[in-house]
Amino acid sequence: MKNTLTEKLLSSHLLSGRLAVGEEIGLLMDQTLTQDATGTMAYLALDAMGVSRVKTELSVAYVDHNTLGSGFENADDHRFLCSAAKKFGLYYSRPGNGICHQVHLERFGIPGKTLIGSDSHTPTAGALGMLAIGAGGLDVAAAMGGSPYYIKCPAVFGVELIGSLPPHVTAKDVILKLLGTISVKGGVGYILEYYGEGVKSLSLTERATITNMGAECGATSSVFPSDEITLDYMRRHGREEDWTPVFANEGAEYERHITIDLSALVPMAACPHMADLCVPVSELSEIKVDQVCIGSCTNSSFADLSAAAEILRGKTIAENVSLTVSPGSREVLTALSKSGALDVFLSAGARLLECVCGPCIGMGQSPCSGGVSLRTFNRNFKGRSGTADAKIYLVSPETAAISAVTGYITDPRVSSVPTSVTDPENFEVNTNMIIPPTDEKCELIYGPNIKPFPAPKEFPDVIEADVSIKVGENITTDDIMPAGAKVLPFRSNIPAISKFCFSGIDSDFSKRAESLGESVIVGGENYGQGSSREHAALAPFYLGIRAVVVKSFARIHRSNLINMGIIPCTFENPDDYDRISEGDTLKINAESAVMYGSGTLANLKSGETFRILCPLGERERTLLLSGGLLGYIKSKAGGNE
Ligand code: MIC
Ligand code: SF4
Repeated sequence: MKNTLTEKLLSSHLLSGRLAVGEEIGLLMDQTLTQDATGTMAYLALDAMGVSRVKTELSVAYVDHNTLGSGFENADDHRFLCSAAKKFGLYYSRPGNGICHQVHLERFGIPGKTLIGSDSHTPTAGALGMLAIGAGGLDVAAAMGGSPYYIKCPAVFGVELIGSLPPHVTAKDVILKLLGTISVKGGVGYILEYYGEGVKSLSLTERATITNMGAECGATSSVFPSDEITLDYMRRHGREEDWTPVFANEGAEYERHITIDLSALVPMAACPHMADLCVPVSELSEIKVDQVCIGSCTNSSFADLSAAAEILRGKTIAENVSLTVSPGSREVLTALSKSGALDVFLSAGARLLECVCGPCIGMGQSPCSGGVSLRTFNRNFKGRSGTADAKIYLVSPETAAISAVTGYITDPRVSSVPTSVTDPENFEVNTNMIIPPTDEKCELIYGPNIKPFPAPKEFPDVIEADVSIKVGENITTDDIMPAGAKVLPFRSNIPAISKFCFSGIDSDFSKRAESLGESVIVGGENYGQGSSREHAALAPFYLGIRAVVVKSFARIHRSNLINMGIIPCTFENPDDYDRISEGDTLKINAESAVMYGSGTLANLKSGETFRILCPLGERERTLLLSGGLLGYIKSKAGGNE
């Protein structure tokens, strides 16, 4: 990684370890963010850690996910988060003010700084030249308390951009092309660092679309240099004094490398049900569309929505289509209202939603049965929309808009309308929906649905337990812990949300696991890909899961398991996966696996014994032996008394 921008960002924040790929490093986190669906548990953990005031330069609690109020639960969470922001000294971005990643770009991100957020799309801020990483709420809480954030030192994947985008081909098509090329596992262990003359042709929000979906590649983060385009964006948002240039040095060395010629790209779509199943939009022209959704943290900037509006101007959406538009922030919505684009959406027949995640996380707008929905979002996992048999395609705002008019998936290049829109010279900045930190004393305000963070369990030397579920490849955190309007209100109530664990795959799982007392999960490659939600570790923990044995793990989920004291093991020989079935009783020598990085797993049903691996850094080992991060912090605090 010599001379890369990544190396500069890492070394200027390095608190422990060496910058050697794969070694554990501790990084100073300048900023943190949480959103409401992960935030309540993060602040409950912060409270349980005994922290009274955040120690970061800046921390923000956003409310953007659970905004439907079909019961008291979400509103209680918002009140709790507002009280937590006051108690711990954070900014509080009120419900409807905007999606955390969009607002963070506009108001808080600073080139050259670090950011950790309890949302997997936190790397969006990498567009500003920040080192921005998604993590579980416990890790974010620890960072707010002043602890370093520990990760395996990533390698750097250089993505050279050359040329410039042809008309109607967008940043979304760049990242879909990359996803189609390197897959949802291609970025694991890497930071994607963009460079080359093509970078200069991309606006800040185009860069943000690209860094946002680096998460779908499995990357630890994505980063662009901070240049005059970054300065221009920050100036238009009234923050030019926060700008600083950051860039790679001459002769930067990348562990892996790819070149993308922007001029050669075409509009792309990710087909159901994975973000890397990418094909040119032109190959899908026979497909009739039921719903089109424009928005999400990937594509909800003023430029994105204005380009869609240009295509819709003077037209009416097709009879068979329901079109929703959710602007990324109030700043974007105000600018759309001033430019007249809002009128265009309304006269075309669009349904205007709040400035929140909305349909992206299944909070309303589930498509009709078996429906085709075109979305400018970043995830199309089966069932995530709230309709189990819906088919979700991920596309650019321009493809979405033209398809809403024709009623079929349509290549936007058929449109002769010019869509390049310049941002307003000065966005109207109104921060009245962001409550700044104060010295006012405040206690946490609970509601009946807000239950304490589950107590840690002791480390088991030997695990003898049944396999409560065996799952396949690329299992997502949405598979483990579904989201959507019915489940999300229980994010602050682990006993209640645990009932939905794996419910899309096996509706009996939670009852079975609970009745077993203790059990083990077996899975395939890239287990736990997708979101940062630590509920995908908390719920299994609550249901008695002591170990997860898979072919390989996604980064954030593996850390979340360790933070909860669940032992993450991989098969030394991936074929041994086939020698275990659901219901088999396994005996795992947990102590040796954790102490020495490898151990044995005996299948007591078949009588066979296999080797399993559990490679851990020193700190991770200590965490597991202490029963997880909370157990560790509590034992340290006890030791100091
Ligand atoms: C998502 O896009 O899946 C979410 C909802 O934003 C998650 C966080 C969560 O589950 O609360 C993420 O991406 O980390
Ligand atoms: Fe919200 Fe969707 Fe972005 Fe997650 S991916 S933060 S749910 S808009």
